[in-house]
Order: sequence, then C-alpha cells, then structure tokens
Amino acid sequence: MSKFNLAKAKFATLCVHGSGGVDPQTGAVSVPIYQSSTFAFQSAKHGAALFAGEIEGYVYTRLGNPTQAALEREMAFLEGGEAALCFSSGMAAISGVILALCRNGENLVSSDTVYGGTHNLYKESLPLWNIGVKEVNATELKNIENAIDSKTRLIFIETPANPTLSLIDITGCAEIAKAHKIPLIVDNTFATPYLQRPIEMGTDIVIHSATKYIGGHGDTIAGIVVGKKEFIDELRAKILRDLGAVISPLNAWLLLRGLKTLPVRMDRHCANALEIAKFLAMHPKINWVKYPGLSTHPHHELAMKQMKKYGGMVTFEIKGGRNAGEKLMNSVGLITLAVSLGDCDSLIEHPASMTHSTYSAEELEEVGISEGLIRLSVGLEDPVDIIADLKMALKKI
Ligand code: LCS
Repeated sequence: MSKFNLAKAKFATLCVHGSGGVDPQTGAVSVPIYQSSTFAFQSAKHGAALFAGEIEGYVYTRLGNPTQAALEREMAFLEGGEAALCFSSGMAAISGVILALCRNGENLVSSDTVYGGTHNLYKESLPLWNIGVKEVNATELKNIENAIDSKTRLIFIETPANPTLSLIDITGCAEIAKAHKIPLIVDNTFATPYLQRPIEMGTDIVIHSATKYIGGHGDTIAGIVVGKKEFIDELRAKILRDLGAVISPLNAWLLLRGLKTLPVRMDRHCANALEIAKFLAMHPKINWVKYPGLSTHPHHELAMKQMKKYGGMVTFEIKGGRNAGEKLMNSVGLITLAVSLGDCDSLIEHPASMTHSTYSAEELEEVGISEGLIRLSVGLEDPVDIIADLKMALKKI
C-alpha cells in the first residue's frame, strides 16, 4: 500500500487497509497481536528518553502497544479525526473524557436519553467528584443553550439515542458548542462512522462503545475516543496512564478484524432493520415503531440530513405493556433475549427493566421509555427468519 494515498481512500477501502496494511517486516497481512505487556529498551539512555517523552516508542502496554496503535490509526481515519485512543470499555471512554475535561464544581450538559450506564455515571459517580450534569431534551436545541452556564465544560449527546432512537441535530449542537468555546462530544455508537460522521459536522470528540458495531460479533468489550491530537495525547498521558482502563491487545485485534467488514455488515443491518420495522409497523399488536428510516419517525428528515442510512436498531411499543413484552421476549426462539447490540445475532431486551433500569420511573416517563417499549438489535440473519420468529412470538400474546 506504500504508493497508495490512504488519506484519499474511500471508506470501505480504509476499513480494510486503514490499520497500516501489510507488515513490512514479516509480510503479515493481518496486524499481529502484540501480546506483550512490556517492551525492551535498546539502552538505559533509550529507556530514559522514552520516559522523558523525548522520543516516540513503546514502553508498556498501558501506555501504548502496536496492535492498539493500528486500531487507533484506523478509527481516526474512519471518523475523520486527527487521532484516537482505545479504552477497555465504552464506559471507560466516556468517564475518561469527562474526567479529563471537568473539575470539581464544574458541570456538563447532556442529552437526557442516553445509555443507562451513562445516566448512572451522571447520577451516582460524577456527583462524588462534585461534577454536575444537566440532562436536557436535546431534540430542542434551545434546551441545550439554556442549560449552559459559566461552569459548563462540555456538551455530550447520543444520537440516535439508546433506546428511543430519537435524533439530535449534530450541526446545531456544534454551533452552540463553538459559540460557548466548549467541546461537543458525540456518542456515535448506534450509527458508526459508516452512517454518521460527527467530526465533519463540527463535533470535537467522538466516542464509541466499540463493543457494538465496531467489533460486531458480540465477543469484545471496548471503547474508543477520536479527536484532536493534542487532546488525545493528553487523554493518554493522564487518564489512561493514571486510571488504567486500557484495552487488551487481543481485544484491539478483534476490533481491527471487525472493522474490515463494517460497511458490509452495516448495509445488511440497515436493510434488515428497515424490513423488520415495516413488518412491525403493520402488526395489529404493536402500538408504534420507531426507526429513523421510516417516514413516520419524528426526526426522519434530520436522519436523512445527517445519516447515510438508518442503522440496525428498531424500537417499538407493544400493546398490553410489560406483560405482553415479557411474553414476546420469552417466546422468541431465533432472537436472543440479551442486552448489548450490534452483534451478528439479533438481540431483544426491555430497556425499562434492563439497560435503562438506572432511570427512575419519572425519568423513564420523561424520556419516553414506557413499560411496553421493546428494543430490538436486528442482526445479520435472513430477515425472513427474523420476521417469522417475531410473528410466531407475537401470536402467543
Ligand atoms: N454508549 C452507548 C450508546 C451504549 O449503548 C453503551 C452500552 C455504552 C456507551 C457503554 O459501552 P460499554 O462500556 O458497554 O462498552 N450499551 C449497552 C446496551 O444498550 N446494552 O448493553 C450495553
């Protein structure tokens, strides 16, 4: 790949080659798993220079590792950012970025519909550091604007949101962030860089739970942050070094492998999800279906503006509330009753009692997570079989 300018390559090409291509030393086509905790110095002076930051090189895997570096290079390419940093989980990435930017007495403004773990970080852990969080309905940009005060250090949004699939105007948020000279952080987990490129829309920092579509096979927990090199260097030197939530080389390699097929998988996730959303929308036992690709979705126009396609997640409300939902989830055979998302396998869950049980009853109501709301992560099976499974399970209600 040495004569090919990767910086100008198309997305699918970057997914395959963005990690650096064939290893010039060994000819390895797949990035090797550098399963080594430490790296030998050439001399005492060399070691000291590495520690002093006078030269670049590997020292110790908590601070950097060639397999992690390949993943970071590729994710930075794919998101259109300057640099990236891997973490041991999406939550480590989110908490790491917040702790890097907010101090005692400061606050952040966030969209109110976020992964339940993020909400729990806001409610339970950040207050221990005296970091405040103002969660607002960010589908109305003025709510973000109104929440910002002189102590606000960042804006955090998740779009499409887990689990309601509501969308937030990324460009609009970026303008507000710029006007207040604070960074905008977008959790791009549900969309992936294939479907949505927040940095091109003015976002400063993109975060992923790479556990989901980046890995894509339900076998790895990981997180990734993409942003300006200066910020990423600081994040590595402070948060990763001191808090230590480092990704393992094996997990970094699993994500590199996942990325090679990201566009192919996402195309299929999207096509399957649209078919399933259409099927559910017509079903008499379903109250409503939310899928950003349906014209009935309240933010469909925004979806067309800021997303390439509409993702693999479908959320719906079943008639008969929690009881009917439990019956459905207990009755599916092909679809697996489990949290997480973005896997090859279709997964179904009940946010109010599972992923979003960290929300109080009032909070659930406020963000529109009802007792009958079911979240489906549409997998890569044949859609005919997924629909047959849903049909069979819905018959039992
Ligand atoms: N951001 C989003 C949008 C997520 O959905 C999740 C996890 C995280 C961050 C945290 O990432 P993790 O630490 O798990 O890698 N979402 C999950 C879910 O909906 N079900 O199980 C986990």
